[in-house]
Amino acid sequence: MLWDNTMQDKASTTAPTGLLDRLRQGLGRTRENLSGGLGRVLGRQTTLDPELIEMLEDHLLMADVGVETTQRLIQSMQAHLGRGTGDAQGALSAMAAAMEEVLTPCEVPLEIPAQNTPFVILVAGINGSGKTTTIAKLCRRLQDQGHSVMLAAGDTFRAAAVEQLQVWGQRHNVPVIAQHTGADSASVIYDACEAARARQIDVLIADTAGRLHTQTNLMEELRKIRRVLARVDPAAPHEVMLVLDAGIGQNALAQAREFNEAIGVTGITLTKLDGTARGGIVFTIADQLGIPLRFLGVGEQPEDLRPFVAREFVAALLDHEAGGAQP
Ligand SMILES: Nc1nc2c(ncn2[C@@H]2O[C@H](COP(=O)(O)OP(=O)(O)OP(=O)(O)O)[C@@H](O)[C@H]2O)c(=O)[nH]1
Ligand SMILES: [Mg+2]
Repeated sequence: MLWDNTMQDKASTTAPTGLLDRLRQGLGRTRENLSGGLGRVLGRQTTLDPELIEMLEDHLLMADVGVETTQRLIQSMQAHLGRGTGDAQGALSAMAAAMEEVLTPCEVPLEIPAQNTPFVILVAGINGSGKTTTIAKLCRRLQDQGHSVMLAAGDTFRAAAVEQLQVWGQRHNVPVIAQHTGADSASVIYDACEAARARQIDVLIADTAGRLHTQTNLMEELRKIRRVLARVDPAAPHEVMLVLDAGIGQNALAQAREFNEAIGVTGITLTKLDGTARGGIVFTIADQLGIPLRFLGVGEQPEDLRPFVAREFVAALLDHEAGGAQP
């Protein structure tokens, strides 16, 4: 066996085994690729010669870790290895430590302070990235934590978007403030914020239409939403959450930069990690952006929205026990 159980043990202190298993399963193809690939490479050799390093780089790049971040991981791994044993287990542990080092600064959970009425979360991203589904999962999560929630149907652009949010609202028994398709998104969200304040709702989550950063009129709409929210509460929106589809790999980085420049992103949720082998983008985002990574979407069930915990993520990604590499 290449991988000792210390990674798993460390992770079990942060999440119940069932949830960790779910995360492991959810990381699917990225996990097979990285855990399997790195395990096979390191299992065969004991010295980190240039050929081996090249093979490690290939596996990281294949998982869409990105060139710069791959270099950083390898260098950091070598530094850790200098202090540890030279066998396969030592090498994998060194890689795990390097990975945690990159990810930990972005592990900043979304905290809802008690005094905000309401705490406003504005959700943005490109078409189909998973915004509305993430809102539904987040709604459920916040309710489970005892918060009252209201939704604002700010996607007034796409046909049936309002109905989609209303269905989620009914399912979770939360009010949805909506107007007709084609209405002014900022005015819907403004009304919702006033309504949430009047009803003393803890958290208002505002959906928005999918948009590309190149659509200047739609990016301007997001800025307008920010401005009108600030009229109700100068601190609102308290969270500007960018929802990114992990399946687009390195493009997610460019997207995040553009959205951040346009509207100031305070947190990222990375969705659809379950359907991609390109989950290495998590490392690039953490390494290159310095924006808190709030949640990972690893499936379509409500519990598949996982708060981002660096150690847990690395353990789930590299844990050899659950069916990864065979030397
Ligand atoms: N497997 C998987 N599917 C997801 C995840 N998140 C979202 N989806 C799916 O992705 C599709 C698009 O999700 P939506 O939530 O409608 O995306 P959106 O960003 O609101 O889309 P628009 O409103 O059209 O811009 C749906 O089929 C979701 O079920 C995830 O973490 N894993
Ligand atoms: Mg949507």
